Amino acid sequence: AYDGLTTGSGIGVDGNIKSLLDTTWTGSQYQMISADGRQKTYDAKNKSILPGILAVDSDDNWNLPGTTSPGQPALVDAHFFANVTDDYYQNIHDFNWMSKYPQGMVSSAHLKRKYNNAYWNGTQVAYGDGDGITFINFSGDLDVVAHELTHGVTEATSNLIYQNESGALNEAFSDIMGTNTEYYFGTGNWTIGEDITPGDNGIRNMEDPTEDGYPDNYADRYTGTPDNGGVHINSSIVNHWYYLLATETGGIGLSAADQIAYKSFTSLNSTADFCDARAATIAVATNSEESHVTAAWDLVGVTE
Ligand code: ASN
Ligand code: ZN
Repeated sequence: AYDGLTTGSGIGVDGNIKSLLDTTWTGSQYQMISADGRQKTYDAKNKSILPGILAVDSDDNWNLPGTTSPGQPALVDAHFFANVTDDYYQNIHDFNWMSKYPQGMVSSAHLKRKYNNAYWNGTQVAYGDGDGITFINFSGDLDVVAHELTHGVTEATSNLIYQNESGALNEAFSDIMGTNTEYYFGTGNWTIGEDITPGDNGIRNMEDPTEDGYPDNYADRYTGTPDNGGVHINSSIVNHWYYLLATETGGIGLSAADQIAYKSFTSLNSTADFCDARAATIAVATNSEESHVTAAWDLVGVTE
């Protein structure tokens, strides 16, 4: 009989069991739609057409790792981590994804074949499987999932234009909120993608961006044309600002920094530059926080 609410479990990309997988029973099988309808997860079956087919399972134990896709772990993590990200935004920032995207958080795993990327397409998120060497399934890291979903939050709020400094702010906000979501869940760290890069400790490091060849100061910013004017490069300057604000000795701590980042970045204009971001973060800071916010910007070379 239809019970409307089930609690499944599944094996994630890291091989560990995730319980409390939020699925529903159709009357004949279980499907990856959460009981409240806020998450819907699809299998793109190694094709480029989105969303693909809704993920289903006969017994709600999503335990088929498989050495090649389609396998269930990438679906389990796309669904589970979207649910965590939704909780983070609702509980910490009172941001209701459904009010902006009535279709819910739609995710697809197994996009294309050995695809080394993930993205937000304006409607949903989609994850490649990685080539198995540089990357494994992109949904296997909460900071990646929250990064991609945050592109949806940005589009629905500031709508920061995806090039040059406004694009770098857009990218930085995705890394910042991706990291905040990981800390919210209890697995936080300052690297991005550490769980899906087998031979590396992630693709970016907010604590020390230079580890991956990225700038940690405005003086070293990239001014070329590729990557939409370096959106994934200059984002590291802002990432490092956030790291300093949240962690510096005597600093304000992660939760206070999180509030400042969310309130300021979601209210920026779509053409904002780093200077505008500096001003916006100061504007939302309390009196006691303000000196820490400005000090962190000064340290990354973004001055008045
Ligand atoms: N994974 C990349 C990102 O979210 C895709 C892109 O270049 N936009 O930043
Ligand atoms: Zn991004």
